[in-house]
Amino acid sequence: MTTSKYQGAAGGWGALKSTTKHLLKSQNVAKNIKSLLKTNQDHGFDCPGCAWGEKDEPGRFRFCENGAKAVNWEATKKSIGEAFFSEHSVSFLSRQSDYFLEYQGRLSQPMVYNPDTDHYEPITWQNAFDLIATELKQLPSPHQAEFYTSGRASNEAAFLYQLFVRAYGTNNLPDCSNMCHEASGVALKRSIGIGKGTVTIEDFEHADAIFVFGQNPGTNHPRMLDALSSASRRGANVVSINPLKERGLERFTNPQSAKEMLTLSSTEISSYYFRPNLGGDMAIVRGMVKVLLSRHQTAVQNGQSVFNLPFIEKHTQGLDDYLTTVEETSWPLIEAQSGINKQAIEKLANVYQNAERVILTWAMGITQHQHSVVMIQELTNLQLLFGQLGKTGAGLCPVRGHSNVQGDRTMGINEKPNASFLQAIEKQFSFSPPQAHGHNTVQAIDAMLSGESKVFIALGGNFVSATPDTPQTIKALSNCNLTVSIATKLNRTHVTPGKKSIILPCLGRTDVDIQNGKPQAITVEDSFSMVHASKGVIEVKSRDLRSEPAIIAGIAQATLGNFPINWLDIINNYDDIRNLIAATIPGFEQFNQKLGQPGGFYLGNSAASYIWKTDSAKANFSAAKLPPQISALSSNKNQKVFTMQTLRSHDQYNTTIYGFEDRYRGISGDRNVVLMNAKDIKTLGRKPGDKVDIISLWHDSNTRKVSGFTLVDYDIPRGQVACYFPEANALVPRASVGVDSDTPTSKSIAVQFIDNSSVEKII
Ligand SMILES: Nc1nc2c(c(=O)[nH]1)N[C@H]1C(S)=C(S)[C@@H](COP(=O)(O)OP(=O)(O)OC[C@H]3O[C@@H](n4cnc5c(=O)[nH]c(N)nc54)[C@H](O)[C@@H]3O)O[C@H]1N2
Ligand SMILES: Nc1nc2c(c(=O)[nH]1)N[C@H]1C(S)=C(S)[C@@H](COP(=O)(O)OP(=O)(O)OC[C@H]3O[C@@H](n4cnc5c(=O)[nH]c(N)nc54)[C@H](O)[C@@H]3O)O[C@H]1N2
Ligand SMILES: [Mo]
Repeated sequence: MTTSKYQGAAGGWGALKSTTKHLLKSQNVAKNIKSLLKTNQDHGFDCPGCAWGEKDEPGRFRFCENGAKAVNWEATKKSIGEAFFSEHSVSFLSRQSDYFLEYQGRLSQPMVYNPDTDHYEPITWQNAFDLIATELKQLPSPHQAEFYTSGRASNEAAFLYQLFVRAYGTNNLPDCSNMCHEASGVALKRSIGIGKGTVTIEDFEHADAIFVFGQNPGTNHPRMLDALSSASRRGANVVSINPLKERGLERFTNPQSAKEMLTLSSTEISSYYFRPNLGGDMAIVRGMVKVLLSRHQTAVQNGQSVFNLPFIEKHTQGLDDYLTTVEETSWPLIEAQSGINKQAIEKLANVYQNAERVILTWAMGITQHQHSVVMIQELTNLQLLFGQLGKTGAGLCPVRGHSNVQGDRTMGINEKPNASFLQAIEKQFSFSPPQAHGHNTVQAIDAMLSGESKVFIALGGNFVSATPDTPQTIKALSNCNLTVSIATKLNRTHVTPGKKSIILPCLGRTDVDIQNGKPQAITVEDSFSMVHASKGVIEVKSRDLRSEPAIIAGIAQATLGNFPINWLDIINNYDDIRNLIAATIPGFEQFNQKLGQPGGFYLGNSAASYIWKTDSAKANFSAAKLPPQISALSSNKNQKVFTMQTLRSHDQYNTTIYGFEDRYRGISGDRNVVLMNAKDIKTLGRKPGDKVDIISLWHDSNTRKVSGFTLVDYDIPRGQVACYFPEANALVPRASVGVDSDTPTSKSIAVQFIDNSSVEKII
């Protein structure tokens, strides 16, 4: 492993060089360049990378370095089938790294696990569907099956999947969102009546201040840097709140700007950068409001106001309780919890107050904490005080992860469907869908571990590596009678079979999808509630792949026959699936016709139109107190307990590891690392490069431990450490979840370091 400080801006020639390297690595250069040019273009495919949206500007290429990696990774020429699986046993494969497993190439034929030989063997599509149907039909209760979804599934696939699962009889639809932006959905629904962001991409062109909380867009949403750098060039303030100095939030060279590339120039992104405690953001915002409240009180005495009183009066309720809570929150608590002093918070309040139009964005640094729901409600409180909602250039922007994770929820991938959704299903399909809430991701693991759930089916994703408590999750899946994965590439979940196991290889976003002789388009929804079509461009003839809708239809037909629809008919033309969506889901009326609009169509956002779909029919202030404790801080005095966050390197897509270069952080060659402050390393009596074992602390008797991690001297606040996801997931206790979101607290785990040579000796 090597470390060195990365001097460049984010993007620039470094990104271009890396893009080229990955193009070459995929062994499919010419085709992939052709595909890249089709990314996020009309008549092309939606980037399988992140859920950032695009303005409709014809003729512009819209891809970024990491989008290019995602496309290349999927569009590789390499593939694995019968020969590969007969050569390698599942035990052998399960000992290989995540990188090794996916690097083998695209899955190319349906396979079934043979426990006698410990190998996957070929199976026909129909036999696979029949086997799944047999297992599902013999369960005493439909609630004993779990149907996971990852956020790449198209709207069409997701709609058919949830329809099948509900017609089969359960709401057990855990999904990646449970580990991702669940808290954003819950909080926004409570506060403003809709669980989605209120801004559009155009709003970024009008904002005077953009606050970026807990997000690393240089790596995870590189196209967002475009919006941030333009904002910064026109004089808007970009304020970053992140314990790590992420390069993409500091400066950016746009690889698609000839001027910046040729003059080796870059744009400074953040005008202000604040580095809080992990989980300290709620206290920061509370502090900002406290400052602004006292200014407001002074202003009122002079007949003026700081807050937007007409907005508050007309659109909100709960102000008094909230302001009482703000007054009761003490400065010492705010400073201790946020990790930022009062002067800095006053500076933040100034930037906020002086901006006519403000956008707040956030991602996993905010959503993966115990108090994430109230934290996001606090962000909303601030915007409500100033009426920063529903007007141009202002609003709330949870930046989603997977490219269609928002659309999947809209289509009904939700273990807690609301009553009106279920009524619409009942009306359209003439059956009574199950009403009881199903399992979310953590509950699904519990149910499989206890033996209550016996069948696990995954529409994409990598359940074993993405979820917490890895060894327990492995046990949970192994317990099942049947595990089924609909997937593009081999991953750890596939090599963690239940008693029976099936891999069903599917087409990806970049592939041409032909049904009944005609190429089909699918649709997706981005973070800005824009729905648009996506059509693959790469023809795959040599592999025995099916589309996700076709696979779901095959399983459904084998399990339910023609109930409640003729599954095999519906996939002949995806327009027919869209007609069903149009008839069931509000906002999708005339779905097929609206897709003809360039750039797709906007679903709208009730809160942005001042329609508050809350119980009070107003936007609600939340009067939550700061949590009594965030992360491991209270036991941190002797520096022996650290708070760990798990994050993404620049060279991965969730559990898909493209390589070992975390370029902007200057870490190369190893992923089993711990980023730690030099002073903390010294206090532990260690030096950079030392190997350590890590254990996490939780209120149960399980030992959670990872071994042989290398200490890296890193510019990170004292008391905090950072490790990569998914390598550190074994340390995340699955019972450590957010209140009301049940999202694992992957950004706030109490850990201790133990000597590599002995488990007993705590450093
Ligand atoms: N290339 C690439 N793109 C991706 C992904 C990928 O893996 N690779 N994943 C996709 C998915 S599913 C998602 S959800 C998104 C994830 O996008 P991000 O949320 O950007 O992903 P993380 O790496 O988890 O980064 C979390 C950031 O929050 C900071 N942070 C951690 N804890 C705190 C905190 O308590 N407070 C504050 N203020 N900051 C904190 C970390 O230092 C880090 O910069 O990206 C999507 N896009
Ligand atoms: N500790 C820790 N844990 C985390 C996080 C964290 O920050 N820290 N982040 C969480 C977050 S935000 C998320 S979203 C989850 C991600 O959880 P998942 O969505 O379950 O995981 P991915 O790694 O995105 O899934 C990758 C697999 O998806 C399959 N795949 C790729 N493309 C397609 C496709 O088009 N169709 C189908 N059917 N399959 C496809 C491939 O086989 C690939 O191996 O992880 C969560 N886990
Ligand atoms: Mo995510």
